[in-house]
Amino acid sequence: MFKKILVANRGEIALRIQRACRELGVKAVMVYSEADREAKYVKLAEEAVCIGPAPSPLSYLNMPAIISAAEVTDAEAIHPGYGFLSENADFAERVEKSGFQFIGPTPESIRIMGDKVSAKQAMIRAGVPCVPGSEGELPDDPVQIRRIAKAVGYPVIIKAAGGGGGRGMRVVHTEAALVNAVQMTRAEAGAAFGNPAVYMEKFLQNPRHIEIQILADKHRNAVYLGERDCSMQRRHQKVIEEAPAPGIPRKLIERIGERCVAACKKIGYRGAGTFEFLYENGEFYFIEMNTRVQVEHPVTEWITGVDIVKTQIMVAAGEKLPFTQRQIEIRGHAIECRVNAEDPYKFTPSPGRITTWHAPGGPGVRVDSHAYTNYYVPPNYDSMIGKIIVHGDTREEALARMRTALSETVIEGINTNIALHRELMVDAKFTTGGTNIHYLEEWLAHHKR
Ligand code: MV4
Repeated sequence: MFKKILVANRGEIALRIQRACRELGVKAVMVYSEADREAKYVKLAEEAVCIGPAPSPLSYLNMPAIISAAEVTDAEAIHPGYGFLSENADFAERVEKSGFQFIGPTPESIRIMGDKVSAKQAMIRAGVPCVPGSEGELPDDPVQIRRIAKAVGYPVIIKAAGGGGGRGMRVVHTEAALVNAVQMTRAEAGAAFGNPAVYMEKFLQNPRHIEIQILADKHRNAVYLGERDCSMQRRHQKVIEEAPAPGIPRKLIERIGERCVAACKKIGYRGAGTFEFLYENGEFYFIEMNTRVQVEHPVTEWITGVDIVKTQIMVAAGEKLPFTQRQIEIRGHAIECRVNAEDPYKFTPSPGRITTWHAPGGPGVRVDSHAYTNYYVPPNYDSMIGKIIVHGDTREEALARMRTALSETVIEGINTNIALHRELMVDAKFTTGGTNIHYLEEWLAHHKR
């Protein structure tokens, strides 16, 4: 096992990784920007290094500053968390060339999955079901583009190979609009991602967003840890996640999970990873793979009993996965509400000083947050300040525990989306389960304040 790890992130995930390190008997070095200097999780660490001013390009995205911090503190490995440099293949490569372990997959795996065309081709070859569409990148020839769209069937969606997470996409309903849409998406992709390649898929009108968590070691062992339903989102930002996904047959999840595991073994994947699927009319369609730990990992931790962050560190150190697929059992139901410093209905960011922070507790309640009374939420970063996660034997019990947890929560001094969560936890359609990716935006349109 490593003696010391550098945590190349901030906020709640930096604290989550610090906690995993402490349990493993590993020293954690925090990096921090000038905006995070006073944060308690920074002071709590045995070591901390300032890597630059508040703007993330100068600090949390500053590769030389982060690698220098690992060098001066004698860390052996770097955990990138999520966001920032976590899915940057060049960073992973520079970390390893500098003699550190990158806690994540190989730069090659990150690169393959970062290009959505090569990711999809790898999945097709590995037997993971994908959305029907162009086989690879679209050609330039308008005649061929029209022929492909006709074969796929309208509506189609044009996506940038360098995009992902909702960036660089365009829906096309008619042949008349097709070629222009391809050219526009190409131009935007070239400017935004430095890669003008685009591909085409059948556009699914009312899918759910279901993802499969996997963990793999360096010895070609891999397991899937069930699924998460992340359909409750607004503008590609997830708001509520849960596991298991309501109403999806366990046998079907097992079939897809086994395909994901086979794909991991085939491409030599290691570390934590997430296969993102659209689920519509009882079918799964792969869209993208995330090569990092995700915000919503706690719901999976709770239904499986697996510590995903500790396991990430163990497998990066070369240890074998400490469990087999047969030992993974799904128990109960978990729900996560993301707590954001923002106006609950207008969604404008609400940074500033938290004057009261009262976190919920009791059976089946977990709060992952770096915040506290008198914590100053800096304006420079994402508005998520923490997560409330609950578990129950049933979805109903989990919902009841979340309602209680939200009723106990007091956050003053800034605006948060707690009020929105309180309303959603009693919404008839949400509590029934199985709402699709459009549900929250439609709900918000009908609940204008
Ligand atoms: C799609 C789709 C419908 N059909 N692909 C958006 C984020 C990116 N990961 C993929 N996305 C979508 N791809 C096909 N073929 C609809 C979306 C989509 C979406 C997907 C997941 C969660 C929220 C979403 C919101 C709008 C659109």
